[in-house]
Amino acid sequence: MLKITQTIFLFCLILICQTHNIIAQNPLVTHMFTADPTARVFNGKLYVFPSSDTYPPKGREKEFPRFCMPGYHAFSLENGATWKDHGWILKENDVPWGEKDTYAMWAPDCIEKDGKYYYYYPAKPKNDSAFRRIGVGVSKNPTGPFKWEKSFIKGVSGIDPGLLLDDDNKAYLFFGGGHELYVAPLADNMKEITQEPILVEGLPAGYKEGSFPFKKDGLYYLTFAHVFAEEGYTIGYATSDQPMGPYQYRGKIMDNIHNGTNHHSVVEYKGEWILFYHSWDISGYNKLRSMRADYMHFKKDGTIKKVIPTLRGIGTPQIGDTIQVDRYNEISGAKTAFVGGEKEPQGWMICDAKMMSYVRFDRVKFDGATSIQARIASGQRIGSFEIRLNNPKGKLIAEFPIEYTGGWSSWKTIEANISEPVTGTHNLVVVFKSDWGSTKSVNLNWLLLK
Ligand code: FUB
Repeated sequence: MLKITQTIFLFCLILICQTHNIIAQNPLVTHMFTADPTARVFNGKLYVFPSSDTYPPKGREKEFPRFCMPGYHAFSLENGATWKDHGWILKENDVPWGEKDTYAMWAPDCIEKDGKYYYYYPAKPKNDSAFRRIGVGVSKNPTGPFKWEKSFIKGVSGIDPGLLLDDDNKAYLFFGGGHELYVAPLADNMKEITQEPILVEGLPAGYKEGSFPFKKDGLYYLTFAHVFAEEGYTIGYATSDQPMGPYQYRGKIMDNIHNGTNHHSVVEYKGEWILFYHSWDISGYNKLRSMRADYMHFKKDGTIKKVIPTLRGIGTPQIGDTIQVDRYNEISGAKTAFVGGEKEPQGWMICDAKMMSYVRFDRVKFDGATSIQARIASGQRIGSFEIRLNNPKGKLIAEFPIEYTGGWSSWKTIEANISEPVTGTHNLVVVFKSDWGSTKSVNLNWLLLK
């Protein structure tokens, strides 16, 4: 049964890859599994460097009771809310010092120093000297191609590299997964450490991994995945006035969001702080993860408010960005379901919308839009759906009569004019009109401003 499900899912993933469908609400992308997202802003552009999860190769399922991780893609945010997949950055069998076919490419990081980009990643060494070693590559571009160092970084064994570049241009490598985390300063060449790693002092007891350091207003923050026996994985943080500590634990940034891992990163982008993390929205299985992002807020005293995970996530869709209304801020009287069928296995849709059902999707930049497209499927032809501004009774700007598309999973793109120019950023509300008493009007996959 598991094999049949895996085959169907692989088939779906191949189809999705072929359509290059890249979306921007939570999860950030649906065409592949992505985990351990490290976000960075380089030259004003937002990049994410995640690991990737996949199914074990056929016949080798028993060898991979845990993660099966073949290598790394990189992503950048284009327009207001579209993620571009730059393809493979590194595949496991291209690691010069790595053991082949071990699918052991756990969480990476990438950092810029003096105009060069350094990509750090863990892999299983072929000399069997440790569970994981950490390697590095250098490139002129954030998305490569990288020139990979022939050997791993001497003196470092462990997982989850997390890099800090301080204001004095000195870099530090944090790493480790276990009850302790470690840190070592890096040499100017970013390829070797200048002293033995030391234990990061002051962190709370319990399993920790995924350390991600950053600096804000002169204070060093070390965030990490932290397991509480009663709760499971959380994201915690500690602060210090020194990059290598000792640190003081300050609390949780995110509560446990089921159970499993929660590797993350923190970045400031266009004046807003964002927490990147992962969940398993698509697969329902915590070894096949998908990266997510939500806004994060600091209090005046520098402490961090807990982040509540949302479907909506980050970004402000504008002309040309897919608006996934099923990743709503509010829904009333309708439901969501995974889009099945052979043609578009690519996320979720609004379904079971009745008379006066609505769905509200916040933060859409309407500037310059003259029309709006909708991707729909319907097995009937009665009713319409309206696009309104800000709330369900807000200004009506477009209306779509419902068409019979050939059935509830026969998808068609339709278009309606925007009645008068809208400026600025508003909440977009879809209001469904149908016969009173009917339980289904239309399946709505996405909207797109033109
Ligand atoms: O993705 C594999 C491992 O799971 C990472 O290295 C950890 O941080 C956890 O997310």
